Amino acid sequence: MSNQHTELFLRHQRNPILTAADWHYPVHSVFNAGATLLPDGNTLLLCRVEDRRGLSHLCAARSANGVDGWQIDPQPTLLPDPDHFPAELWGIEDPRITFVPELEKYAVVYTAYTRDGPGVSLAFTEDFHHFERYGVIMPPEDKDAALLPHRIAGNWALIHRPVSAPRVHMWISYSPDLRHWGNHKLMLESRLGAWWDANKIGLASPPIETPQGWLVIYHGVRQIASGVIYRLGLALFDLNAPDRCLKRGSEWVFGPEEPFEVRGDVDNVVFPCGYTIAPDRDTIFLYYGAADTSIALATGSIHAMLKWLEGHS
Ligand code: BMA
Repeated sequence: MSNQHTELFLRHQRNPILTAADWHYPVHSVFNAGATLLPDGNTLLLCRVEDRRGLSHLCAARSANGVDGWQIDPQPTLLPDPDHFPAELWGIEDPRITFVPELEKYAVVYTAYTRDGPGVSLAFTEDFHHFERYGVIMPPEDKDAALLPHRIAGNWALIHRPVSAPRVHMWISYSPDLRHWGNHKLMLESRLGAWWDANKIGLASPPIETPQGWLVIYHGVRQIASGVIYRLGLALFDLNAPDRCLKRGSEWVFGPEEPFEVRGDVDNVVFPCGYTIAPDRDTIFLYYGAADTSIALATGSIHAMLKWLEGHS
């Protein structure tokens, strides 16, 4: 028997592809970026930027190839606005972007750092210059959320991760109007005991819609004596009933290994919030925060992930 496991993701040799040193104004760290392909073919990353007070805002970076030549907004793109949205008191974090064809807009679902912990906030934009805020749509503590790109049986669907100690799971909720949410369903439970995804999991990037189902990359948080390890796993959900799990991988598929993933503000973290899909409709560019310090890129194949789930579920 060989000691080899399948590598589903290939790290880019230029990693980390974005760091605080690339910014035009003083920042402490850049990580956990949402991602999308713009109509002009450029890749847009909406990066979480932590300033030197410890508070985060979002800043857009655009690139023709999604790897280098980033045009970074000279000023913050979306700042917390605690005067009008008190929930944004201690910053805004970890955006997940979904293009919504029905609205012809991008939904940006992000964490608002409220006085009572993280809550889920929603904003819409057409151009990543102007944003229409909806405010908090899931009260604290809740985070790791993304909107599905279209309605399911007439309702919008939001994946999110409420905190209900001691174990936390992924939930999905539905809304007729993007403002009132209900029909809450448990989507994926954290495992128990020694598992890599025991006790605490959360959505990583927004789900990938495939003919076989919603392919979900999620993170699992392993508590160890020296801290935590954030790793990634795969699961597949029914297209028409996305709370129905069809397959769940047993092993993690990506974890911190490189020095910039192992050491940083928070050691041992890989944390994707977005991806783009190449013109071949199979290659994904997965953008991940590394150790809460920089942004890195790994490529993978949707087909290979689905095939792996067949054998490892
Ligand atoms: C999570 C989030 C992420 C962060 C990760 C590791 O709970 O706060 O923003 O990258 O922890 O610190």
